[in-house]
Amino acid sequence: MSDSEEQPTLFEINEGHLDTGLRGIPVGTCRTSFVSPTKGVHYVGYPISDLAEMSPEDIIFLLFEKRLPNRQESQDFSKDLAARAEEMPAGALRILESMTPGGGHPMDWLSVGIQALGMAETTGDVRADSLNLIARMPELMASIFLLRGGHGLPKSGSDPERGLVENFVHLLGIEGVEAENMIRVLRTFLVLHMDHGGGNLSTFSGKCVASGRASLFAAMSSAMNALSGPLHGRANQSCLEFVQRIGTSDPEKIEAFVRSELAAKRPIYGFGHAVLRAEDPRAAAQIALGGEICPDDENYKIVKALREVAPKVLAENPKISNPFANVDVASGALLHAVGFHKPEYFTTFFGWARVVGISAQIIDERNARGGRGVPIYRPKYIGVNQPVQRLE
Ligand code: NMX
Ligand code: MLT
Repeated sequence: MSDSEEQPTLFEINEGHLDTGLRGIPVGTCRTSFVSPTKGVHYVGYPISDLAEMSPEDIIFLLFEKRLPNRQESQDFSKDLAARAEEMPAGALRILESMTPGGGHPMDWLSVGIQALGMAETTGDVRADSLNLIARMPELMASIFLLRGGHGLPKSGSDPERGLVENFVHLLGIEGVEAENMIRVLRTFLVLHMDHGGGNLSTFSGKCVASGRASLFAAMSSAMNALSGPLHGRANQSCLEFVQRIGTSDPEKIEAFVRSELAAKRPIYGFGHAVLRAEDPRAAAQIALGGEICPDDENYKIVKALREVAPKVLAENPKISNPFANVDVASGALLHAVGFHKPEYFTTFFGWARVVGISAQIIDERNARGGRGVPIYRPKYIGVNQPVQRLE
């Protein structure tokens, strides 16, 4: 299945395709998901909006097994993840602890944390390593949040049987109504961000590194570094900062702000996409959730107004292929509304989710060609002094 069902799957490569970031060029097959430019991502054929309210554990099963679990399989899978989480290698967290107090972006910590988990324990079996990493992400995430905040390693003992998101919130020491809203938003956030076809930058980078038979942890750490760029995953941080700078839901003031950002050659975060040509259904799902969780939140109200105003302004520039809202437009407002007040942490949630899709795709690539795996990635670059006569 191609990344985009509405673009030709195979075509002649010509000079116009060079230096375009491989835009639209088919390079492989993807079994976990495909992205329709107008209808958005589908996980194993299911439109993302049909899955948004399901449990993250069931969606992990879906992406790994290419079918939804029945009730027994769902319980068994959750138990397996819980057992793997119980065996968290403590050495990995000590590496992070030794970095405190420390600088760097939380995404640097996530990348280092994943690499450290691999240093503490790698089985070499990509499926086992993937499931171990997925199972241990809640404790890794909570440790990053607490260590960077100067609180040391989590004080509440890990309780993985609660569920992935529930254990993360518990490890942060948050209980009661505050925890309920956080859990609701994070569960949906994880499901929506787990996978987005084969060619998004973080997934592609992870698969590239894995194709050289690097460990799952090394590949994932690289993928997280790819995700950390502001044009990719870090747009969720930038988008909330942007919304906070706007500071008003008055459409006229928002329009003036968007125009001034464009005039200053700054991106309008939360809008545009390399493949999508309509509003991202992941944005619509989060805006709908915000209507239930935080309809009167100031950031949320600005996001809703921005969603209407920005596409009209962006559409004036014919160079911009997609003026509509993308996945990052509302996620920051929702995370903020449920208690995550530091935007620099938002991309770590994207990374946590994306670990699932990238792992599943790496496993699929290792199983390809009758178990021989996809060969080492090696695209061709044309030397600047080399005549472009025939592209291989
Ligand atoms: N704000 C300002 N300029 C834009 C935007 C935008 N939202 N979207 C596209 N453009 C510009 C783009 O920079 C490019 O300029 P140039 O020719 O000078 O390089 C031109 O319009 C054509 O770009 P497109 O072909 O429409 O988009 P492309 O595939 O190159 O880039 C993004 C896609 C997502 C990088 C781009 O739309 C963008 O920078 N958006 C803002 C950042 C953002 O929200 N990123 C998150 C994307 C989703 N994710 O999580 O990864
Ligand atoms: C993603 O979810 O990875 C983004 O929408 C970017 C992409 O698909 O290129």
